[in-house]
Parts: sequence; structure tokens; C-alpha cells
Amino acid sequence: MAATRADALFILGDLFEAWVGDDATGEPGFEAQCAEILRATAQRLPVFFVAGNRDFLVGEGLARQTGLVLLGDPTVFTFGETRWLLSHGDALCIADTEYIAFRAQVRAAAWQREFLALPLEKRRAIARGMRTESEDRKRTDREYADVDMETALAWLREADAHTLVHGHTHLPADHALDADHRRIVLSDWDAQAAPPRLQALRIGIAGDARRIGLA
Ligand SMILES: [Mn+2]
Repeated sequence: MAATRADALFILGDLFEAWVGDDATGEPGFEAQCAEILRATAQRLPVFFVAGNRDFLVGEGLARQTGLVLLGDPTVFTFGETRWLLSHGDALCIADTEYIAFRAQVRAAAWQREFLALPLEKRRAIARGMRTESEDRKRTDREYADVDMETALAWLREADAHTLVHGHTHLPADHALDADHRRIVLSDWDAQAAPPRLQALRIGIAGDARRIGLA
């Protein structure tokens, strides 16, 4: 973020493995350091944020503190003559009905109010527990649901856009959905992997998109 020469930055969710509430930046530590980096970046260029399934509790508090602009999922981004549809991608994985039900629960305002009312340490403990559970699940042979093609196409038609950009699935690729619709899947980020996975997508005003390695 400190080095980018982009005119604007869009973060499409799961920047954080877990985010237990914006008040976590109030004590010295990882969240406070991240908020400082976001703040410094947002002073140079607009920084937009679409929530992911891990950091859906990023909220107005962090936005006010850092200058981050929160966007809905999906969001249409018009740049030059091109309309891009931006999403985290989890809501498109409709075959995972268990997850979709969980998503509806944790995105509800009442659930979030209740969770955020818990003491910070309690919330951190719950997040650690959920992380362990998800790691355990990953170690089994279970197949993960991918983005549903028909739903992705329906979203694009509804938005009058031709290209969907999303992450979440950890399956970076460019897919044609039909003759004039496509989706670009971002990589996840892991600086410790060999080779490191640290990709960004640079979108140009001419409607061009290019993956750039940040490693
Ligand atoms: Mn995700």
C-alpha cells in the first residue's frame, strides 16, 4: 500500500483473517498497525473496501478512523467506458447452503449488535475458535463450492457489466461465462508460500486488466 502508484485501491474482502470489531484498533497491536497503514494510504488515494466472509465486521468506526470507503457487495465501478462488477465472491458460492445460511445470520444487524457487545477478549477467543474449525475443515477432503456460473451471469446482466472481479475461492483464473461476459478471479495472499501468492489486478481506463505480482 505504501508503494502503490494506483489512482485508487479496491480491497475486495478478506484483507483480515478475522476482524472482531473496529474497537480492536483502540489497543496497541496488529489491528492498530493495520489501521495506521490504511490511514496513511487513504491520505494519498481513495481506498475502497468490500467486506469478505472473515472481515465482515469492518465497519463505520474503521472507516472514520482511516478514511476507508465501505462499499456494498456487489458494487458496480464505472471507469472510462467500462462497467466492472466488484464482489468478494462468497455470496455467489450458492451450492454451499450451510455457508449461505451462516452468512445470512452473521450479516444480520441484530447478530452483529449482540456480538459486538461482547468484551473484546471474548470476541477474539470466538474468532480463534472459528479459525481453528475452518482449518480443520480445510484438512478434510471436502470439495468447496465454487462460484455459481448462472448466478454470476445474472449479477452481470443486472448490473449491465461485462466483467466480474472477485476473490474468495483461492482459484485465480480468467473465465469466459459466455460470449460477452467474463469473471476474473483474484489470488489469495500468502507471502510465506513458495512461490509467494501476492497478486493485485491493475485496471486501466481503457477497460484493460492486468495481474501484477507484488512479491
Ligand atoms: Mn473469502
